[in-house]
Amino acid sequence: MKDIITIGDAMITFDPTTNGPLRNVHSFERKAGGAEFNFAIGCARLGLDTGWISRLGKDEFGKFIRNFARGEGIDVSAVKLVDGYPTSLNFKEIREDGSGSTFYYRADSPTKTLTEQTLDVDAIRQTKILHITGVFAAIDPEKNLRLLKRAVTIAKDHGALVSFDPNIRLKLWGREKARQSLSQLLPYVDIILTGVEEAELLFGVSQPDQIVAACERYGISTVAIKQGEKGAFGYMGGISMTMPPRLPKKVVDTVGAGDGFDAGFIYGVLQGWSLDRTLNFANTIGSMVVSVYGDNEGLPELDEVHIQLGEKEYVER
Ligand code: KDG
Repeated sequence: MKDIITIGDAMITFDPTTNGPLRNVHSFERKAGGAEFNFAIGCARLGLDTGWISRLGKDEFGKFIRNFARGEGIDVSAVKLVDGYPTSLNFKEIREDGSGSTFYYRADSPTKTLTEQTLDVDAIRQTKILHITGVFAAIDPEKNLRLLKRAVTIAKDHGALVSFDPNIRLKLWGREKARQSLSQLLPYVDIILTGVEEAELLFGVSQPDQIVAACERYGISTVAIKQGEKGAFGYMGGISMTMPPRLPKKVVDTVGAGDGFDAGFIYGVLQGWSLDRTLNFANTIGSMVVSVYGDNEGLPELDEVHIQLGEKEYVER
């Protein structure tokens, strides 16, 4: 039985070596990224038994990403390399404040070959939590909605919880399409990990208590609202609270912080931690991610989070 499994695309991510508009950037570092992929790395680094379902191109980049995931300890038995679909690419632009923009080359993502018929269902039958996000849904909305509905149905039939991050990427689809598609997944969701704007788009409300009420109407019992430098709001077991942020020493690249938060929150849920401990842990991981360049390079191992929280001593030499 796995702790967590997720489904999604990954891309070769080209990180700029200088900040500012991409038209002025002359060199990039070849890395890898993708919301669900980052999340899986975050979970694996925390020591969770993690699986990832995906399709990558049968090319050098696909092999690199699969090897990377395998090296992180992620179970990649449901990650297949396919002919005819080059591995997706993403060029990143980073501004002086660490915020970023993405330029995708993923219209023909290899995950187009992953269908509800070819879905690796055995993997989903043996997990405590299935984590899904709106990025994968957006890549091929009709097909992937059918696939995700099948995945969440199997997961729930086998007693798993479903966690969901709307991760709405407006470069991939429009607001109305995103709302109308992702709303169809909400009745299956147990844990939602969302930003305020995404919640507003999905539920038409923006105050935490209104978002919780809207979630409860769908049967969603656990809610985390990521608020960046304002911290995070959480609702779990009938308790709600706002956890102040753990401010990073510096912010160099904010991409991937939400995936890190998600991994930390799910870790807390799996440990049976209280809401405040879970939120603080998740916030801490988010703040660690933004102080390192790259979509997943800053995701910490478990000991590193404990050191950051002052729960463990750091021995320098
Ligand atoms: O959440 C971070 C991801 O969004 C990033 O690694 C890549 O933009 C990306 C995507 O769509 O997955």
